[in-house]
Amino acid sequence: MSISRRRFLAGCATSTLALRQAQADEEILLDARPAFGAIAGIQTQYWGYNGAMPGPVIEARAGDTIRIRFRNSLPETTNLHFHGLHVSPTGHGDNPFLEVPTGEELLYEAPLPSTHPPGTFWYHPHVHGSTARQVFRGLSGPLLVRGELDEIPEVAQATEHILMLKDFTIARNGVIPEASFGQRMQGREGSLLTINGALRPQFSIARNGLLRLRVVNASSSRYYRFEVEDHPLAIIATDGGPLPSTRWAEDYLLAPGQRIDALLAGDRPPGAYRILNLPYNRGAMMMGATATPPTEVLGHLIYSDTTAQAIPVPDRLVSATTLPAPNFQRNFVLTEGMMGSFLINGRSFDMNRIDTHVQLGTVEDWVIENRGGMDHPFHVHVNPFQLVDSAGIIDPAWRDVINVPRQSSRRIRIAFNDYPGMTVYHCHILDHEDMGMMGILEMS
Ligand SMILES: [Cu+2]
Repeated sequence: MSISRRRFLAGCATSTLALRQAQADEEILLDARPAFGAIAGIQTQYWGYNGAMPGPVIEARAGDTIRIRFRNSLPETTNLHFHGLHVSPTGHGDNPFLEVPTGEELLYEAPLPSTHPPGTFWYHPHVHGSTARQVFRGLSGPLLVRGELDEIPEVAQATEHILMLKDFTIARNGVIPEASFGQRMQGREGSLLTINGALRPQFSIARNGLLRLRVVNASSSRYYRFEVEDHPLAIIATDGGPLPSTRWAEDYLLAPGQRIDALLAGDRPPGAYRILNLPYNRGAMMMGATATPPTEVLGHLIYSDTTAQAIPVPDRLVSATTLPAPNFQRNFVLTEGMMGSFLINGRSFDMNRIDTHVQLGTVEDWVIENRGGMDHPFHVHVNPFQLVDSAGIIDPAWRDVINVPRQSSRRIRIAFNDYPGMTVYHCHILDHEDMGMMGILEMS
């Protein structure tokens, strides 16, 4: 494995918890442990990888093996999930059924195929019943796969930042409190919105400069409608997949687990611009009534005194690939029962039941219908997918999480390639996953 140490990716001058680059060439040590330090500028007892929130940046290239000596120094069982990677779900790979008890170590090994797409991925715990709490307390870190997209000259010249969007609730004594039953039903959200653990950090841009923002929604349940004031986003990748051509957007809705990779040009009048979370109503009930949250400020983009030579935003990116017509169609119905039951096809998650069996090497269409009162972001491990619209047109954007708005449905097309074994699909509102909205997928 090659873990590059060439870039320091800390976003923010004001951040006291900078992202730290993993510096191992062979084996990365990742210690999940309680820590004490500044989150959102408040001295907080949180959980972090190697004590950091976010955890260290892991960088790899297609063909590398990600090898992590993982230690659990938490007071409870945990494990690791490599969100979005196309790797084996078996053995000590991206296996969500592994459990690492307190005080124990496990060597995770995830060989990336030589064809693995470049992209922004992330790692976080995935123990059924504890995932929301563990992520909410701070456990997550970025994982970058570099490749063709990074070698496009304009993209390579851009100044890169990773923005891990993560909300927190911090009590007066510095403790992150446990969510109530009602909060878990809605999906717990914190009132402190941080980027890389910092409250309203500043990002600097030269006049005419070009930034590359890798934005990760690392929150347990919160949605973000991400915008930088007066600066359209030139989106070059969705989740872990590069787009064939740049898509321009004023703002972008990121459900939990989703990512975008966007270029941003410093071509506006110099000054300070707000990085915003715009209102989006995901159907969660706040104070007894469905509420649309207000616009919130996540940080600032500040023009520096320097002027850079303008770098154009590229239009063409990578060659487009779309999946062929499916061999099979399958339907998934998401419902919310009384008393905190979150169901897929009427069933709550059972560790001892295979819900879906697919044949390796085939392509399927999955129609996911949400009959609930809340949006549910649907995530499938191991294999990315593409969205098919109601007219049957396939979108070349690759995704691993799709938001299914309440009372609507989405069709995804997915190829089950390379890796036999068992894995899961689930709602990425992690409280809903913990409360049963997850199924086991067997590929053979
Ligand atoms: Cu959900």
